[in-house]
Amino acid sequence: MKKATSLLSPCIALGLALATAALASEGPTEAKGPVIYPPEVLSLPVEQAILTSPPNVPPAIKRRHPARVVVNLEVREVNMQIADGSEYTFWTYGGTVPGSFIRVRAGDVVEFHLNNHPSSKLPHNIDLHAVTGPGGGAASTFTAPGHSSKFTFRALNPGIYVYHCATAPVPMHIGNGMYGLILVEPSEGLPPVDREFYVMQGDFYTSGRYGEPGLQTFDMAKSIDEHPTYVLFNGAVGSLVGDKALAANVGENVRIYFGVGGPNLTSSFHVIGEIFDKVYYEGGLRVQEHVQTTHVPSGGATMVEFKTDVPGTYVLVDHSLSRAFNKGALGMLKVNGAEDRVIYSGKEIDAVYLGSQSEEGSASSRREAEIKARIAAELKSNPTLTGLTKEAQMERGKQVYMGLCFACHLPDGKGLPAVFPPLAQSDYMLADRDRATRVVLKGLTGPVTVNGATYNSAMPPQEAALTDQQVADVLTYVFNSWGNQGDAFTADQVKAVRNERH
Ligand code: HEC
Ligand SMILES: [Cu+2]
Repeated sequence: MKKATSLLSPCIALGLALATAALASEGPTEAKGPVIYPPEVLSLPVEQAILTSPPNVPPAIKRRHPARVVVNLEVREVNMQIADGSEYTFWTYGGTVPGSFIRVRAGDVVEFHLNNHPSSKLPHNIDLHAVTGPGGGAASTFTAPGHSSKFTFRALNPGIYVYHCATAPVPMHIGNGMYGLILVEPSEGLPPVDREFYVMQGDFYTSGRYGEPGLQTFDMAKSIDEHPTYVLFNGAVGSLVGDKALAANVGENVRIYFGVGGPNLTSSFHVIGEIFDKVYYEGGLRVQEHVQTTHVPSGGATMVEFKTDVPGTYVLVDHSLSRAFNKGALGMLKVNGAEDRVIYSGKEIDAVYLGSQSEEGSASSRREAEIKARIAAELKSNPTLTGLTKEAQMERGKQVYMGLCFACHLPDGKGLPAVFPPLAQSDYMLADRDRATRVVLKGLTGPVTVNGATYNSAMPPQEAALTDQQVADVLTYVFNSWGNQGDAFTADQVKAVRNERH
C-alpha cells in the first residue's frame, strides 16, 4: 500500500477514504462458515472449472444439466512487458492480463476460491458481474497475501460478464490489470463455431511516456484525469500481432468474446475488413446483425461472430483511432485460405489520376491508410533492445519510424512527389544534423527544397510525442537507411536542440 498512498495528495486520499467507507465491498467481512447445501444441490455432479489464459477460451460446455463447479483463481503481482523494452508491475488473476477466462452454465452452483499468492504485497478481492448478491462477491473474497477465500454463488443469468478487483483504490487495481471475463452459457449452449477468442481492452497510466523504457509505475494523476498512456488489447503493445496474431481459415465461423476492463475508457470495437454477422450486444443473448462497430462500455462485454470469407490480415481496433495507432489498441486476425476475387479483388489498377487538389488529398490519405494497414500487417514484435550500440539504436529508431514517420515519408523513405519530401538521400536532411533535429522536434512549414524539388506543406512538431532518446533513435535510423550514412545521434544532442531559444 505504501507505494500507492505516497502518490496521493492528502485530499485525494481523503476522498478515497470516504469512498472506501461508503463501499462496504472493499473491506474484509467475517467468515460465516460453509453453506449447508439442500439435497437438490448436493445431488449435482461436481467438476473443476477449466481456466484459460487469453486469447484462449475453455471448451464449450456439453452437459445439459447443472453442476457444482469449483473455480480456483490465483492472484499474482508480476512484472511483465507492456511495450518493447518497457515493463510494468501488473496485478493479475492467474498471471495474465486479462485474467483467466471462466466458463460455466446457467443454473450451475459455483464454489469460488480466490487465492492470493504469498508474494503479493496487497490484499485483493473479486467482483464478478455474473453474481447476484451484494458487491458481486467482493466483500466475501477480500483476501490478504498468502490467504484463500471461498464463497458460493448460483449463476442465474446467462451472458458474458466482466469480473474485476474492487479493493480500494479500485481504479488503481483495475488499472494494473485486475479484470477478466466469465461466460455463463445459456442452458441450451451457444451455437457452435469453429474458433473462439478472448480479447479485452484496458487503459493504462504509466509514469513515463508511451514506449519509455524501463520499469514503469502507476500514475494516479493521469488515471484521475483519464489520460491513459496506453490503451491495450490483452495487456501489452503487440500482444496480438506478428507471431501472436489470432489465426483462422477461410470459411470458418469466428466468435470473439470482447470485454472492456477500463478503468475509464469505453471501446468502439471494430475489425477492419470484417462485418460482424452477429453481435450479442451488451453481453446479453439478444442478437443484432450486420454490425460494423459495436460499443462496449467500461465494465461491459460482448460476443461478436463473423464468417471469414476471404484471406488476409484483419486488424482489431478501438475505432477511436488514436488509441489504436498511438496508444496500442491494435490486434490482428490472420485468415489463411483461397482467394475469392469476386468478394474481394485486391487492387486491380493503379493509374495516374490528375484530379483537383482535394481529390488528390483524399487519394493520398487513402493511400496512407492502405500503407498503414500494410505496415501493420508486417510489423513483427522485435526483441527487447537495451544495448546502446548503433545497430540496436537503429532498430529502436525503426520502431519509432514505423509507428510515426512512415505514414508520410513512406516505409522506404522516398516520400510522395509534391506532397511529402524524401528522407532517402535527402540533400536537405543530410546537410545539417541540427536542422534535421529541429525539423523533427519543432516541425516545418513553408517552402523547402529537397533534391531540387520544392515542397510547400507542413510537418507537425513531434516534441510532445517523443523523448530525446526516441528522437535520437529515429534520426540515427533515417541517417543510416536507404543509402544514407551518418553518425549516431545522442539524447544529449537532441536535448540541446530542444532547449535552444530563438
Ligand atoms: C503528417 C506527415 C508527416 C509526419 C508524420 C512526419 N513528417 Fe517529416 N515532413 C513532412 C512534410 C510535409 C515535410 C515538408 C514540410 C514543408 O514543406 O515545409 C517534412 C519534412 C521533413 C524533413 C526535412 C525535409 C527532408 O525531406 O529532408 C525531415 C528530415 C523529416 N520531415 C523527418 C521526419 C521524421 C524523422 C519523422 C518522424 C519522427 C517525420 N518527419 C514525420 C511530413 C511529415
Ligand atoms: Cu486488487
